[in-house]
Amino acid sequence: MGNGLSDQRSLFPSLLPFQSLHIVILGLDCAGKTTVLYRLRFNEFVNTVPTKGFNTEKIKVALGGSRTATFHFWDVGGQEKLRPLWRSYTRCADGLVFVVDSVDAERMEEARTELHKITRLSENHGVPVLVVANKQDLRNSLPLAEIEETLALGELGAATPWHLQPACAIIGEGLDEGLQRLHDMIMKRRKALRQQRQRRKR
Ligand code: G3D
Ligand code: MG
Repeated sequence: MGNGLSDQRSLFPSLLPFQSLHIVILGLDCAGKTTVLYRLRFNEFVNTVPTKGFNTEKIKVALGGSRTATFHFWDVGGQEKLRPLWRSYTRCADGLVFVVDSVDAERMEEARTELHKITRLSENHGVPVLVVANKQDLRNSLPLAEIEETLALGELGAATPWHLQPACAIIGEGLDEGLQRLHDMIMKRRKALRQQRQRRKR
């Protein structure tokens, strides 16, 4: 038996526009996921410890002008043994935030594998992805073009809208901008799904 709201969301994702958006923050351990979450929540740097389960916060995000949207974030542990759990959080997700450590060249391919694995799941088909190239404050961070290529973002497929955002979670740079792009992609997808349903009814 499913949770009533989740069931409604999967059947009628465009009928609940005023609900908060269900966003799952994923990525390898140490990429900076929890730092992103707490930067957004408290507007300051919070020292983190490795996430064993998950952290969750509902946060109102400024979208520019007077517009705001409430995002319900789920920050899930990124250690290898915890990754099989990601799927249970992404079911019914409106959007994904995939955080990568821009300095961790050695594990960029591992990040690619995990990103493609999760976006290929049938239930995540078409779910927009904000890829956060985090730790841009560090001198040896990889250039954005190299991150895009190594993560093979071009191969995510036409169905998966994505945006690559350089960021520094410690000071919060790039996060609002990235979330605005994610919000735009989610709204665009909802509109397309709504139009598809209307066409089917005719
Ligand atoms: P995770 O939740 O993805 O596992 P955390 O990652 O948020 O716990 O962060 C892992 C480490 O990266 C933390 O350092 C954190 O301070 C650091 N970090 C996160 N974002 C940035 C950033 O933008 N720039 C820099 N330089 N470091 C960042 P520690 O030392 O606690 O392991
Ligand atoms: Mg964490």
